[in-house]
Amino acid sequence: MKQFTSVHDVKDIDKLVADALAAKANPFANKKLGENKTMGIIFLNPSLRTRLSTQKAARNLGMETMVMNFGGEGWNLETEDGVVMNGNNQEHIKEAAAVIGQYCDVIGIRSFPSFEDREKDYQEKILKDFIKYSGRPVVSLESATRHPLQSLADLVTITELKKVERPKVVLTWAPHPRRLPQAVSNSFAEWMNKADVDLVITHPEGYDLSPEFVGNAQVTNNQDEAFEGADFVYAKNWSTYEPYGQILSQDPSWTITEEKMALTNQGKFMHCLPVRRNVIVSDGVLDSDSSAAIQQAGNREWAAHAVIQEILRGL
Ligand code: SN0
Repeated sequence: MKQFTSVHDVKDIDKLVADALAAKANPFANKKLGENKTMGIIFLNPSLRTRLSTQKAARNLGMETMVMNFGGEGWNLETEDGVVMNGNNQEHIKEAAAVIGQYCDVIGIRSFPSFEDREKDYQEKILKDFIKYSGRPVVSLESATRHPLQSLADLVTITELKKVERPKVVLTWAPHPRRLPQAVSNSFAEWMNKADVDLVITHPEGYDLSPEFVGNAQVTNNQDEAFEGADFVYAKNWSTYEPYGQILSQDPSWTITEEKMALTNQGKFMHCLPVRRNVIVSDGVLDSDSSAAIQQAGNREWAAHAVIQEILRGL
């Protein structure tokens, strides 16, 4: 694997899930693989799970890690081509990526959408420029449109917890006070389209995701109907795709409660975290045995492990 930016970079997702579960059972089996190799872990936005799980995974594989936050610590990055750099941005992404590539064998990068221009966000310019100018394999640590390490951890968690061969998986919108990216939801839908599950997406009117991510999922604006018989309920807020980046609803009737979970087939609640308690999900659900959120977060380490391992094998 030369890069990990979406499910489309993965030849065999079942094998990647199996690799993640094997790493979980035996974390240090491949400690020699990354010896004398360095992973640069670069953040243009905040992070808890991604930062720690990626470092942990790289170290389990014997790598050195260097973490850098650009917000506040790095120079302000210029990402436009051909600009006269006489403003506040001190360093161009062309040099920044190329220099990081001098020090690192593998690079992870997080860059959220700017929400200024949908075309630009969906073109993934920052991620693509890092691939182009660093000359190194690049792992997405959440880009403008996707969060593939999260989605892989989600699939690992579903694999561990499923009670039927082909579970019903519901991706549900839930309210939130801020304008959030579509990345986690897009990516989850994209991975579930490739997995052996029945995917239903439910959201209020006006919150349709881009069709390229919805794929073959069934879509409904009736959350209660979607929850019937669900084995997994994956909650996430996202802002609108069309028109881009709007908050159309904060309807509290979409919050995931114990009453809603009672409609499911003793379903498991899932969320990528961080989660706004009693906005996205009630305390009762999040603190119950039906919540898989902490297990998902734990599986981030094994998802990162499987991906970095595959990249190291291709070096
Ligand atoms: C990010 C998102 O893409 O939705 C990261 C999720 C892994 N989440 C947030 O930015 C939440 C921030 C908030 O205000 O709750």
